[in-house]
Amino acid sequence: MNRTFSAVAVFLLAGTPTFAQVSGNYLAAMDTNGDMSVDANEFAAFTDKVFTTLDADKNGALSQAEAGTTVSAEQFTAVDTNRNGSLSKSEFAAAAKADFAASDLDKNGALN
Ligand SMILES: [Ca+2]
Ligand SMILES: [Ca+2]
Ligand SMILES: [Ca+2]
Repeated sequence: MNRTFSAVAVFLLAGTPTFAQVSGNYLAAMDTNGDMSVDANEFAAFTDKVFTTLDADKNGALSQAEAGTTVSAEQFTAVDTNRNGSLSKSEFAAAAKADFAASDLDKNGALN
């Protein structure tokens, strides 16, 4: 698990009461078809939902405040690849996609 993955994992878990309920079991929350594995499409759909949920002012970008107090400045900076102080949906999605690839240790295209 690299640093970026832990940043996004915090995003996934910190966002809403719904996500808090699944604490520690976010793979199950992402597994929408219930086959006990999370493919790239399920992962992308979930991260998209998380982004939309966290974007409180609906301006299409996450400020550090919106990202949550549990995300460190270092983690935020790691995802903010253009260093403009906010996370665009594409930055968020790119980080999530990289995390998916990094976490898919057996390279079978699914997390389980
Ligand atoms: Ca699945
Ligand atoms: Ca925003
Ligand atoms: Ca940015």
